[in-house]
Amino acid sequence: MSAPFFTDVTEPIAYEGAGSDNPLAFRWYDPDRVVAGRRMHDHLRFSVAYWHSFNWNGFDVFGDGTLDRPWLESGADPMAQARTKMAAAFEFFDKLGVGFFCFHDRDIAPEGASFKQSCAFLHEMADAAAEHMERSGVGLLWGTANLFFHPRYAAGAATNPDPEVFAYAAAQVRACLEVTHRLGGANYVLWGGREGYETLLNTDLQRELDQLGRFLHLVVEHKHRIGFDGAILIEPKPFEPTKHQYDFDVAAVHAFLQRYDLVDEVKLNIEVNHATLAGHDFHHEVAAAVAAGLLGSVDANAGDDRLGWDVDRFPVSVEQMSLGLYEILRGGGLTTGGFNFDAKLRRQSLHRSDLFHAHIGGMDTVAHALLVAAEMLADGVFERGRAQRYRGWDGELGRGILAGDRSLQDLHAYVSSRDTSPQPVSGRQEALENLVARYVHQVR
Ligand code: XUL
Ligand code: CO
Repeated sequence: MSAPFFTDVTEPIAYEGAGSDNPLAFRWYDPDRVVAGRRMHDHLRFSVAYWHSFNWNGFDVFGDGTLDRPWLESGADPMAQARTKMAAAFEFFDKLGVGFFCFHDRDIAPEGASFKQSCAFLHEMADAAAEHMERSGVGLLWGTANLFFHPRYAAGAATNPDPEVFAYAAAQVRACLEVTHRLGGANYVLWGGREGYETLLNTDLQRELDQLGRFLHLVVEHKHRIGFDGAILIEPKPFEPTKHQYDFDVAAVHAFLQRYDLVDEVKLNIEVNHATLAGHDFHHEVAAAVAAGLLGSVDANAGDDRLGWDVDRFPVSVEQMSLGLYEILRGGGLTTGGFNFDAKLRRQSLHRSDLFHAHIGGMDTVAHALLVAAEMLADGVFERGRAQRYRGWDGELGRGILAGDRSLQDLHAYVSSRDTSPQPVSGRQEALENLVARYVHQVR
């Protein structure tokens, strides 16, 4: 079967405004609308994830594929299949009007019979991608190497007990980083697929961390050698597939980068569902990354409050997203990063057109959230209260403490001589949450 694959969608998806009842239109995502001095398109830099949307047929641990994905039909020559899959993907990107996509090397090209053949396949498919990108204007937000699917990576890639596996992973990353560079990728992502452990009884944790640090240095050195000016991003995740992943959350990765002297070279790709798995709100992870100067990009999806695994739903909560966008805007916005829909359809969403509904909903949720966040920031509703709350730190006492001019003894003398009695002040949390709700409902 060949393109067109999405015959139910004949026109590109257009912005029709919040009042539209056309299910195949954007109600909030208006790419050229200027928000806080920047086009919506440039704030959000939406991206489709090749793996979930084009390389997955709906299989899960309990059952076979369910989704109508003719480009994945088995029996075909793997390279012919890869080309057909790419045609389907770009037809979708064009019709959706999305600016970017993201891939793993093994999503766009099959693994060959040897490493050499895998590289040849990858380069051939990168040529095909370059043609599609040229024709459509769709850019590459990031590339990444799949270092977790093949059995050779069962005990990890960089953190494998066998240096032969480390070398294989390094070779695979070299090839994928160069392809990402050739395709003008804005970032290169490393998600530690199986960089973690199942049991300490067979694991040398210290050694594995040193291996991971070395691996990252090799990637950074190579990035400079080839002149790739995109960002290298680590994607934190606390567990799944391994019981304990080393890149647990933003704080853990920050400490790791400091320990291995990589803070100036690597930033973070924050995934919403990974944040919630780590027991954090997405906006906490964003704020922690901003505070450390590490905000890179976002994998936009949603978890499920009652399911403790990576369910990768398309985002639907404007309120949750608004809190994340608010922290992103406070941090100055995304630069090389974007919003990649690392999100899966539900297994019963069989039709090809469900892929459109999922992305339209996700893009509208994030766009609506951007408007909410930008208005809350412009109105200063939280910033004024925050400045007021911390104002003491701008006074003589606060400045003296932070400058290191006051010892414990000094502070003891200060409190006892003045007989101070600081009084608690309301944090007004409920009032502030009501304000968020108001913006969510009033923004236009
Ligand atoms: C896995 C995950 C990956 C990375 C890329 O949970 O999020 O898809 O985004 O390897
Ligand atoms: Co992800």
